[in-house]
Amino acid sequence: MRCKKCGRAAVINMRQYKLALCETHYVGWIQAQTERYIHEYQMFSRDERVLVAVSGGKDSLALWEVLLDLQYQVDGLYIDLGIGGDAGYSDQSLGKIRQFLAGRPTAARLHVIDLEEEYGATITEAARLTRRGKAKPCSVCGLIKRHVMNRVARQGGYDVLATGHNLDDEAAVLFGNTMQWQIGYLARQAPVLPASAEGLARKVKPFCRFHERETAAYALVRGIDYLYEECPYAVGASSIRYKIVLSEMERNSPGTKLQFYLGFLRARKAGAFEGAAETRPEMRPCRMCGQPTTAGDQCAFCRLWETVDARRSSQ
Ligand code: Q46
Ligand code: ZN
Ligand code: ZN
Repeated sequence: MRCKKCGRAAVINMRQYKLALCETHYVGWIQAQTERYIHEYQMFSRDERVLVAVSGGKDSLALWEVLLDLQYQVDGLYIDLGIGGDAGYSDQSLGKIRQFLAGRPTAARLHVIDLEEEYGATITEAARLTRRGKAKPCSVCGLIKRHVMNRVARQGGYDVLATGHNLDDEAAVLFGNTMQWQIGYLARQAPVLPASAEGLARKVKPFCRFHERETAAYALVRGIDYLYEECPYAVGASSIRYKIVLSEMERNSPGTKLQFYLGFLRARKAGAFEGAAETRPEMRPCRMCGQPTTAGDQCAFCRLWETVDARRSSQ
């Protein structure tokens, strides 16, 4: 297979675009497409400060690198959930991020929030004590990550929070929400989520139109050494089953995932889900942390840690 632009050996063939590219042209293509999506969905400008949530996986590290190369003002945030104990999943994730930074001349700043150090418990412990995650701490994890990302963005004066979600992630979420006709969730799925309240950052997904194999190929070409393993709690998640089904469809008919996702975005833009997003009660600052919340005067995050402390002292 030859590069369509220069005729050298291709490193990737994107069947859905009928486009094969060599190393150099592939890196240029990823950068140009990222820039295009940032503009098309009005994600952010070069005057704004971006905080990218990094996990040590290929998508978030590749995103960080592409945004740095495109000269955006971007720093990283890693939330150490304490999964797997010493030298376990979380430690390995942080190791990959530090290694990524060490090999790059650009002076990017990394914020590290260690959950156990700052709040007194790992994610597993917090889920066990609050009995919110019998087998998996994922719902507690989602709540904590959202809060911490907002907190760091707010305190650090960032305008935008970026995550490395790719097309496979977005199509799987869309598939799940469609299977269950979760209209409210469908109404809120988008490449850009505006800030839900004053002082909160808007959330963006600049890689939402890249297939997972495309971000993996980018990481490989650029020598980004990332953590291959998924979080151990992701095993058996329905999103993984949806990804398998969608990838099978993509194999038989290249372009399926993109069509599914872009068709949805068009329908959404045309107002197909208008009125479906539940009207949220007014946001007020939490009396403990100050972060805007719809849950009265104490946010769900502060309530969670209060329960953790209470259960622990009664044990
Ligand atoms: S929610 Fe669950 Fe993920 Fe948190 S505990 Fe792991 S699998 S990391 S996206
Ligand atoms: Zn080429
Ligand atoms: Zn709070």
